[in-house]
Amino acid sequence: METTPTGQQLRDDLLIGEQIQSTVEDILTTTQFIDIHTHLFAPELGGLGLWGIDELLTYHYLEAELFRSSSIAPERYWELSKREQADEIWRALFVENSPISEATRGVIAVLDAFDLPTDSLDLEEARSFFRTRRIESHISTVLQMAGVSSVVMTNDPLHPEEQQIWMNGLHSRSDFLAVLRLDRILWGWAGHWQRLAEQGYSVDAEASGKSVAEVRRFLAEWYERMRPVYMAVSLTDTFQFPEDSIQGKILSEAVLPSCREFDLPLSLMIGVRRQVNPRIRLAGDAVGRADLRAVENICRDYPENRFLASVLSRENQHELCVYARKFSNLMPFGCWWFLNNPSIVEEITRERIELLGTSFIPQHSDARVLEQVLYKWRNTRATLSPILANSYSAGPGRTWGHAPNHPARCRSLFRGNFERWTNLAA
Ligand code: HDL
Ligand code: ZN
Repeated sequence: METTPTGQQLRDDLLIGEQIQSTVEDILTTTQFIDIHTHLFAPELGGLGLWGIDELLTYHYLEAELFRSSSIAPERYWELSKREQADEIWRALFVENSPISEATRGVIAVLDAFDLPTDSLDLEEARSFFRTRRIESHISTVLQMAGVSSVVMTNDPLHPEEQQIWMNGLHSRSDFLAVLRLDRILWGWAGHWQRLAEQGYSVDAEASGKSVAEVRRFLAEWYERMRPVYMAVSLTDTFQFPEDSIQGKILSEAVLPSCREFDLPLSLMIGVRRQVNPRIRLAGDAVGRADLRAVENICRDYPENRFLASVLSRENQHELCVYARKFSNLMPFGCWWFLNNPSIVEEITRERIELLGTSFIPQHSDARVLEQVLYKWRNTRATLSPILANSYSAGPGRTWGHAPNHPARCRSLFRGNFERWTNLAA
């Protein structure tokens, strides 16, 4: 029984206690989220888009877990077909062991969402279900079930297959937004400058001479081709800025000016330690604590640029919040990769709300396989709902409540902040 707090008589229309919890739940349920970083692809990008049970099971998060629960050697696993790999993972992680990790629970949640059996000894029923799906309508169904209005892709202009599709003239469906991913021209310059040269850009191994101007031309031409909502790069835990290096030079002299020219944010995803175990391929990356003075320097020295930032180390999260209080051109986002687990999402989100209010973007899915958005966003809503309700709640015995429209402002966390940062709302 809700008792009106003592002291100042609250206005009748103020929300308090359980009213706030139910209001927040309604808002999270009814708000269509923008998924600001994924590895999903619009169907117009053909086979690049992954979906269905075999892709769900061979997700690199599950491959890492397979090698802990099976005697199969990675080298032997990589020789198997996709179907055989999925069978091996289903047997090892779901039949012979309990699927209670975040990634295995995710697959169970997807099967459950489509009323498929979650305890079969094989994958035949799931496979025959997904064979009946047509990708265009399946995408719409999955995004609608996940409560996601649009997903932001990761588009690599130097990926041979993707590059060709874009150069042939691509118009992706409007619920898939493009991003210009810069890894290969920033930290991958040594291995990719020739690809730029092959496309007719006068660049060289040292990024000397006309190289910077030519990278600007490359970015301008791909901006026109892709119309990205931001540019992005994943950076290791050793990222330094400024830095007397090819990466430092291209970042400061080409990428940042280009972002200003096209009024685009730059997304910095910092903290990966690449290929600590190459034998397990995509699953072989790890995490390291970064020196976020690089973020301090780039935000301070480039006040006209807007930055999205996600850091991979749990130990870097609090620093990122503090830097966001210092620099209004810095927008923290997501609980990335090894952080996207409810126990850590809760910790990160609470400290962000306590330090930043609603001026951050709590989550992205990082989905690589279409149906993953179903569980990644279900988990986000379930984890964030009590945290947000508690943040709005006056708490027992306190004499203040919120105007009915206040909790609705938390929608900015999942839409408005990103729309404003990327001029999508304009
Ligand atoms: O660099 C990135 O965008 C990361 O998200 C990697 O793709 C990573 O392999 C991943 O999928 N994390 O969830
Ligand atoms: Zn990613």
